[in-house]
Amino acid sequence: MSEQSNPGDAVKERVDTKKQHPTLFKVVLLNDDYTTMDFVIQVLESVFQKSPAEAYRIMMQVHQNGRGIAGVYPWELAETKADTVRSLATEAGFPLRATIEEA
Ligand code: TYC
Repeated sequence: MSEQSNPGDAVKERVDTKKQHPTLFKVVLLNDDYTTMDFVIQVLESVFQKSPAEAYRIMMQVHQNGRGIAGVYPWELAETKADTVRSLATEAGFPLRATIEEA
């Protein structure tokens, strides 16, 4: 009785056509009124391996437009980088935050 099949089985065994988990995620830096520009540049250089010129460019993009992409990474690394931004900022007394989004 336990291995008995029923007519619905074939229907339940559909091929999974759902969208796969995306491979890459954007780490998006958010603007605020209190974090210093220098600190944001420092974070972009140390956490996201940006050159000083690129770090300045991204910081200004966030400052002027409210948000900017700090980098694109596999999910776990993106999460870790966003967490690192939060803990460095908290330690320094700034509200700087990063979120992650599907790339
Ligand atoms: N808006 C901040 C200021 O004027 C600078 C800033 C830039 C803060 C980027 C956060 O992600 C940020 N001091």
